[in-house]
Amino acid sequence: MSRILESIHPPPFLPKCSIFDYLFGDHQCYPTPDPKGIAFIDGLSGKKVQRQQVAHQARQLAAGIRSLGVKQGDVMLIFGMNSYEWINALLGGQAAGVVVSPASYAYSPPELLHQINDSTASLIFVGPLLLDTLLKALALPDAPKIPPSRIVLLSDTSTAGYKSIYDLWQAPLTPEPYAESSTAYLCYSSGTTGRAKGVETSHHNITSEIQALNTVYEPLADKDVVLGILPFSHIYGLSVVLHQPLTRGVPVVILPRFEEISVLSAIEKYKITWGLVVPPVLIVLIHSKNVGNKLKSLRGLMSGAAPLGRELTATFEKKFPWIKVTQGYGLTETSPVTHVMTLDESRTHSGQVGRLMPTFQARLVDAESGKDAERGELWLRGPCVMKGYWRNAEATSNTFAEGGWFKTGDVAVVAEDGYFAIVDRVKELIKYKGFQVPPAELEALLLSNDQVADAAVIGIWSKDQATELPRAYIVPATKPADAAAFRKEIAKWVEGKVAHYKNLRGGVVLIDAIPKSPSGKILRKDLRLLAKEEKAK
Ligand code: 4UW
Repeated sequence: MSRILESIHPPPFLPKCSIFDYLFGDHQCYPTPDPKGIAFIDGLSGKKVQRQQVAHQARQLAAGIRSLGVKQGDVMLIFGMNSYEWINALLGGQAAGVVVSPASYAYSPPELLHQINDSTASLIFVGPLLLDTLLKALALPDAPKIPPSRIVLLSDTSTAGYKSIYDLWQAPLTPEPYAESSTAYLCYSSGTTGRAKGVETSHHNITSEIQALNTVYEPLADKDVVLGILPFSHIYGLSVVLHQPLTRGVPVVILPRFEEISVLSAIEKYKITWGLVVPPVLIVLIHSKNVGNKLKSLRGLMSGAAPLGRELTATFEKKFPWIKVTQGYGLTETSPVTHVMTLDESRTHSGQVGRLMPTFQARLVDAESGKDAERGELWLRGPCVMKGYWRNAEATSNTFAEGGWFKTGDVAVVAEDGYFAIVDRVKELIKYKGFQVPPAELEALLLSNDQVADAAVIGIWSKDQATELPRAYIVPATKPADAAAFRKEIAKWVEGKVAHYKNLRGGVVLIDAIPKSPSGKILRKDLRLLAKEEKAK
């Protein structure tokens, strides 16, 4: 008999409509915010955009997207740092009924090309600073032919034959209704194994998630102003920073990325009250020499995407006693938040990730026995769980168990009062500051180097930085004369070939043989033990 854990919260109303209709139509699922209220503020230029303008400008872009011959159900890709233009592209795509695939701005040309090819994107919006990376990706041998008219700049000026997003605006299109089960987004996640895969997130997944967030997430209202530094290309930024505040009528201050000085200045200037962060941001703030009085307005921070321990929370709250910190947990595949705590709940449950969100059911399953257990792999089910991996039936069937359960690859425990804690990970994934580092990608890259006979990559926990660091174990093809120089050379060789967050910051260790199971699977547990022993030495 399986032990199904239910959310203590009754399910909220789950609308059956598209994301665009949910956000800007007359659904009355949430107190509709003032159309003239400010939805987004550009943190660098100070430009403000009202909620009604956001909707109108998205419909203007939707008309332009259609005029390019892009049809409902086609795929477009966005490759840029956070900006208002990024939001316009996303919502314009939504109004046009296009599937939107956001890509990490840190991608190298081959990583970007993988997403362009895999998603079958035929229209690309690109940040002006990233055009060069895109053009390099499109010059690689297996790149598709995308005409310049289908490459649009996320900026107010056109360059070198490429139109600005504003050039595309036309008389606004009225979005047609379409099925809530259709695919809205394709964010990329490696899941439990292998390379990055397109996560098919439906309209219903997102609207259900936001309805659930609006029931139990820290309530945002009135004077709240939200910090928008998490990348919109990652589901945490996409759902929780970009979408949810639109339903609360509170402004989001958009910044291109996390950079200490500009973030501190924006918090001070716009009197930001609420921030969505990852644990390393807390470390930067604790050690910052530039904080002064700049964080005065901040009342709370929500941390997610990686473990946040009790100790770090306590250190932060001691230094900034007026700012409370809480935590949530989620995955790209679950749209994303599945567990969360309000600031008040976090007073008594620091170090845990919270209770199950409304709409979700959970099981904890022991990997060896396959039976429900007190401590086991977290399985989840509900309307926020993805449809599957895009055009990848094998990965989809491997990740769902009988009964429609999605296997997270994380090991959890649940206390009697219903609060969960994440205690281990059984999947390969490494997380550097909340960013996904799929070991299989780095291993494939390392094996393409003639000097490497075999390789395995694991994450090493750094307490100082509150993150895992990717470390490679390498079997050299021939014994190097100078081992230290060889290790450095390998780490350097990886740099620039991958997004910066995949660099081998945890070091390169030489080894005689990679521990493997009889079927050839890398025994990562053995490597983790080895790493512990090395540390103890
Ligand atoms: N503790 C330990 C955590 C935690 C964690 C995640 O890149 P993905 O697919 O997705 C995410 C989404 C995180 C998220 C989104 C919205 C939100 O509100 C929130 O809490 C505030 C978190 O990261 O990676 C998923 C994997 O990241 C790890 C875990 O291994 C999971 O499978 N992870 N949150 N609090 N580990």
